Amino acid sequence: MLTRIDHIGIACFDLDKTVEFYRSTYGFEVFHTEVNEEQGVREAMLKINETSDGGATYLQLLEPVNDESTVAKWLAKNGEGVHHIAFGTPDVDADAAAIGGKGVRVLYEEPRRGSMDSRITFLHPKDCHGVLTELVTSAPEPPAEH
Ligand code: MC0
Repeated sequence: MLTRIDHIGIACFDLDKTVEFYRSTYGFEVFHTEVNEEQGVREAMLKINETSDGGATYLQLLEPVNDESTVAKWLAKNGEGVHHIAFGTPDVDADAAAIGGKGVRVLYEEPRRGSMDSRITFLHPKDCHGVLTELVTSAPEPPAEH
């Protein structure tokens, strides 16, 4: 069952400048940063609020780390902006199977590693009314700020 908006992914050309915009304009601070080589991104997670399912909602700022990155390709075509939305679930495997059974293309056979050791998969945007949609199960230990 999808229980929250886990994050909204925002593609940007310069992560440091974009982080500074969100800090100075809205007061949002960085909760976590990492490079995810498999996904081809450097990212900053800005925690917006805790949620009633024990999780949280973040803004995820994404900068590509190489030209092959899906985010680099997207930026070249669209410029900066909202890249995807991610729903949180306690069981990404079950939800991916259930949604796949409804005819929506699930992009990974098995969930992969996402931000803060979460397990993630994606749904094809062409099957989701133009929205690249991610499903996320957070790591069992609540992430510490770093
Ligand atoms: C592509 N399309 C999108 C889109 N990306 N539509 C809406 N939102 C997006 N983000 C559209 C294109 O405009 C195109 O439509 C069609 O989908 C095919 O796209 P393409 O540019 O030809 O590229 P493909 O087919 O090679 O790849 C698209 C696909 C890919 C969605 C399969 O981007 C993918 O696998 N994405 C999932 C992984 C990902 O994005 N990782 C980065 C975030 P037209 O009409 O022109 O044919 S990593 C992340 O978020 C992790 C770290 C985390 O949350 O923890």
